[in-house]
Amino acid sequence: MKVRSSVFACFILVCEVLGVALFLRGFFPAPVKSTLSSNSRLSELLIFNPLISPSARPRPNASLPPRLFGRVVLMLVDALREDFLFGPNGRSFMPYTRHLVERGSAHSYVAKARAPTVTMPRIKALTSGSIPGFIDVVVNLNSHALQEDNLVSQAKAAGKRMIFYGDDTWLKLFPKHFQESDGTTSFFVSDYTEVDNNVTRHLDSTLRRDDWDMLILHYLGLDHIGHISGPHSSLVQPKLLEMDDVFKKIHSSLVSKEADGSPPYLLVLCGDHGMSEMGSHGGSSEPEVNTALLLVSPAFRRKGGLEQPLAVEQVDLAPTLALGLGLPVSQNSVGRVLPQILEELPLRDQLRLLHLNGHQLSLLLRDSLPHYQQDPGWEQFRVAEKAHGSWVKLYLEGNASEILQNVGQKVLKQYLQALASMSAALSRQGLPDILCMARCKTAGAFGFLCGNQTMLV
Ligand SMILES: *[C@@H]1O[C@H](CO)[C@@H](O)[C@H](O)[C@H]1NC(C)=O
Ligand SMILES: *[C@@H]1O[C@H](CO)[C@@H](O)[C@H](O)[C@H]1NC(C)=O
Ligand SMILES: *[C@@H]1O[C@H](CO)[C@@H](O)[C@H](O)[C@H]1NC(C)=O
Ligand SMILES: CC(=O)N[C@H]1CO[C@H](CO)[C@@H](O)[C@@H]1O
Ligand SMILES: [Zn+2]
Repeated sequence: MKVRSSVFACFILVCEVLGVALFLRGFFPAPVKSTLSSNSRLSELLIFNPLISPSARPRPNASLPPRLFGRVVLMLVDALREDFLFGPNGRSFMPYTRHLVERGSAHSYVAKARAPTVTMPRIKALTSGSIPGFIDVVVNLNSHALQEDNLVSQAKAAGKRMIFYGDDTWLKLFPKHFQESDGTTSFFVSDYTEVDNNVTRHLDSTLRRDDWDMLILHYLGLDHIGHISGPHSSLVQPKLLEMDDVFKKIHSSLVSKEADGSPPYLLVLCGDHGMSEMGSHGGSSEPEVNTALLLVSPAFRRKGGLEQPLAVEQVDLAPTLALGLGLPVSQNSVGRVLPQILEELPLRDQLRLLHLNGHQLSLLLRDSLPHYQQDPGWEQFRVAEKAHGSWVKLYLEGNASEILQNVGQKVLKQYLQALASMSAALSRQGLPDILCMARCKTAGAFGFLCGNQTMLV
């Protein structure tokens, strides 16, 4: 009897050790990381001439692609679920914003966030384009400065003057990056008024000034309302109307300041994650991962009429902003540039920018997949790069414009396919959703995510 019970105890112990080991392995997934030691340098990445052999690079900066945008305003509304803007209630929730969408003067997307749908990892995904490990949930409430290559640091290194108002997570992730800031705390979930007023109170004076290049706002009120009373609460509409007013104010100000000759503005509205039917978030259900993303700029072609918003990945915003601002794409970014923002550029610049994104993805692929050469995206990119080289040759020879156009369009398609494959391969490498859901559950058992009050942000 004694022997049997001690055998049983051993068995239980072994099970437990195995279980903990499995949990830890899941908890610290192999991150997708580039081995490039330092952050991407502009001079290293903005170098492309397919006619020149790799050994002869880098080239003189004569061929830097132009930056697409001048001033950028990023308005992040925490928990801005996709249907709050694009759904049937969008017209009454955010009338001005929805009008812009329907008028075709914006590019609209449903941006898919990945689990864990919690603020801090989402900010990382938005700014670095990378897929953070699940461990980030645990440190969500205790964020450290972001070491990884990211858009905000790149912008600072490039001398952009940045201002931030909103969730103080940003100030922890990017200390000393902003020339001016006011952090709000998400500690009091019951407060959904002051937390937003503290952001909006700076707006009028900031919009009047000309001494900044990038303004980032992070509104927390909507998320808090979700936690208090869910997405169907009567508090949601007034809050979204308030956000709509802020958006209108910013847009009108940018339009009125638009001057001939200076690069056009870019206004981005996005969410960090969605909100479940219960008003919580953290997992990978549709309403939690589907966020609204809107890009507005005079640089875009006006489309007629309402189109369905395109489904994209949240990580696509980081390379899009980087290339749009003339900054290097963050080296661990698994996203791909949203091609709609390039449409109005000359074909040559479009190809150049797509190449930059592809180059960055291919380096990341090489560093994170053991058999990267067998990945279809890798091969597609090589093929596209070669075709790009032939195209540049035709271009320089002054070939007939129709042939040039046709060949160029083909190269463009090849690049887009290559970017899609490489991005997909890298994302698979990160965190499969099912695994992540399992982890969320496990973590719940360990008390990190239990209840809806522990996951405030
Ligand atoms: C809003 O600002 C006031 C005054 O600066 C500050 O005391 C308060 O804590 C802020 N509220 C939040 C939610 O950050
Ligand atoms: C939050 O959790 C409590 C129980 O812990 C539950 O009663 C409440 O309905 C939950 N609220 C939401 C919005 O999920
Ligand atoms: C343009 O390129 C095509 C394809 O390479 C070639 O057949 C044609 O002769 C070229 N035309 C001119 C005018 O260079
Ligand atoms: C050809 C050219 O414009 N070269 C410039 C590249 O950028 C460096 C500094 O960023 C300049 O010193 C070079 O003159
Ligand atoms: Zn929240």
